[in-house]
Amino acid sequence: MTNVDAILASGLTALDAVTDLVELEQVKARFLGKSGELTGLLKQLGTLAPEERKSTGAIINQAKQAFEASHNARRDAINAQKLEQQLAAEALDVTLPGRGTSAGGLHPVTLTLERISALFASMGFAVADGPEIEDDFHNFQALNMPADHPARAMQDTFYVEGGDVLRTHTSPIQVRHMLTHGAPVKIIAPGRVYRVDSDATHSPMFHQMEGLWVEEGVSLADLKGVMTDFLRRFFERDDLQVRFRPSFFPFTEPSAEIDVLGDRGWLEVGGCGMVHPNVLQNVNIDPERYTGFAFGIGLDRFAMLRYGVNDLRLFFENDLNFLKQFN
Ligand code: 2U9
Repeated sequence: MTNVDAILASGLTALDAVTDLVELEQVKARFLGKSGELTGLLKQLGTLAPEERKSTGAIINQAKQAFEASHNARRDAINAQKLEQQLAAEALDVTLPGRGTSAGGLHPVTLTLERISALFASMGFAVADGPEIEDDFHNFQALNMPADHPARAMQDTFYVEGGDVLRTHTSPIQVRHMLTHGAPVKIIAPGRVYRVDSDATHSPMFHQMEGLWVEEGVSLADLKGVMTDFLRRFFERDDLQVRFRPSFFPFTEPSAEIDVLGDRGWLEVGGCGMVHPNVLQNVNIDPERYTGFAFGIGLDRFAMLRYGVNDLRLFFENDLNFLKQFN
């Protein structure tokens, strides 16, 4: 029994050397486990004389308690150290400023539409709207485009099941407006339109804005005045040269393409004309009493000109690095 002190001393030394909980439990098993060194001494008590058994048992139990106290202290120390390391690793400086969120902005085509709408609003035009899926009557027939018109071909127009189409221009908005409101009409009709076409300057979905002014006495002079005024204000050049070049559309007569003189010569920016009497008749407006003009421009094209964008597809890719330049 004299080696109790030695066993305890080596146990305490072993506990001191321990660095993690697994090792700690291994050391405990070596001394207090089933075949541990102190457990071994307790088992031998039975071989001693009764009077010796009691005092020796007390000595061994003291050693056991001393070992357990040291074991618990070591365990607490290891846990405290672990917690400290974890806290240091997960440290969070709540006083740091936030990263911030950048505000979104309007799409360049929307900005262009808003600018153009404001210019036409100042000339008394209201904004009209309509469905993107149209029937044959509103998209073609009413607009003096007969059943054999080339624009109706599958290679130009997207057809929907049942014979409806994705509108190929915003003209049906104005057809609907005249049918429900009658004359006089003074509206612009912006929106998405769809055509079977796709390259650097054509997208299968693009944005148009058409305008329509039908009232007694509206003339070609009004058309030229409104469009010239609009273009000079849009391009911010009071002396901008505007040219009306004779052309053909089924829904206007006479018809013209509109060109502006830029740094690289004449540039086509839209089309226009006096509303064809057949079209007025189709929407129950008396062409003997009312005359009107209509025009159409490509909004994407105007946005490209205003912002110096050379590829139409950039407007539809939704690349944030491109879009955030317009914030
Ligand atoms: C009604 C009657 C007539 C709308 C018009 C044009 C001329 C025109 C093009 C411009 C660029 C289409 O996007 S674009 O390629 N449009 O040239 N549009 S007259 O005429 C109408 C509209 C509605 C009831």
